Amino acid sequence: MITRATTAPFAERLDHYRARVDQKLADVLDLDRQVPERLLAAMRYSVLGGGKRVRPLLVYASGELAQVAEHALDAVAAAVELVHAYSLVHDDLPAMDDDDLRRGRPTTHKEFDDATAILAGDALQALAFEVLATDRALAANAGAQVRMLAWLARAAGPTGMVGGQALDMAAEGQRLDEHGLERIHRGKTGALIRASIMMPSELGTSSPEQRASLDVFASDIGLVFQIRDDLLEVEQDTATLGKHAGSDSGNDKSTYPSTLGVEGARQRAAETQQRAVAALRTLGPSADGLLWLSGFILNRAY
Ligand code: GRG
Repeated sequence: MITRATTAPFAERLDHYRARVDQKLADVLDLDRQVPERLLAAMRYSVLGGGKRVRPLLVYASGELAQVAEHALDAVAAAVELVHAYSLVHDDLPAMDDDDLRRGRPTTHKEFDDATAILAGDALQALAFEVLATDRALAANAGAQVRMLAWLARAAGPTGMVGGQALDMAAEGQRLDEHGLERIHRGKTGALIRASIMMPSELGTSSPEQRASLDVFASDIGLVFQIRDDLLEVEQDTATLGKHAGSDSGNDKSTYPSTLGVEGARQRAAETQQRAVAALRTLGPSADGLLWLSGFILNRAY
């Protein structure tokens, strides 16, 4: 049984929130006898036992800001992580980035096979929407539930993650300017991070002005996440990242460091984070969890 978070600094609540979302993910993947064995094994392999859980943590931190009860956030946190896990499985496939290492282990298609990995990704995405649409803790607020489903669908779909991925693939071998990079990553990486932060606000009572400020933060911090990700690819080793360092240059992709230089990319990440934080500070002390996470996203080492 996981108990309520305290009012301690957010860093002290990380393990608590990670445990909550991990429990929820284990629960929603407890589908023995309902799902073919190999498919379920691949789904579990892709989701459980790895990953920083940044998107679920953003959900809980944004829920603190909106003063939403934790139990109403578990399905939201699980849903965004399920969509994220699906995207990683498909991103690693031979037809995409063709990677064999993820979260320190063989990628799903290496551990199983390509067809099973495709099906596992498809199933995880559908399961995310099922979890969000059917969670009993959300039943009392059906309007918010539908708006959150819309956030998640937009983030995952053609104007979000998949659209960004399509732009990324089309740009392979081209030298992109910063505007081109930003267009890709606001979709590919940023949209799901933005949705993770905005969905809990649908459950709270914030004003349109507060939501607009939160959205500035949510959009910009997604970009910071990607700039840092690109920097880690050149700064960090494979063992620390749990995935192959330097794979972007191997795939002939433009990145923030290749476009702006390493120092330029660091500077852009810091400036963008500061802009995000300025918007967040207008929302008062209950935004401290999101503030802490924005620092983690800027400075993370893996
Ligand atoms: C094939 C239909 C079809 C769709 C593909 C794969 C895909 C859609 C989109 C790609 C989205 C993607 C993989 C974006 C990269 C985002 C990113 C920086 C991921 C790494 O996230 P972390 O560091 O990973 O949070 P962990 O492992 O910690 O969860």
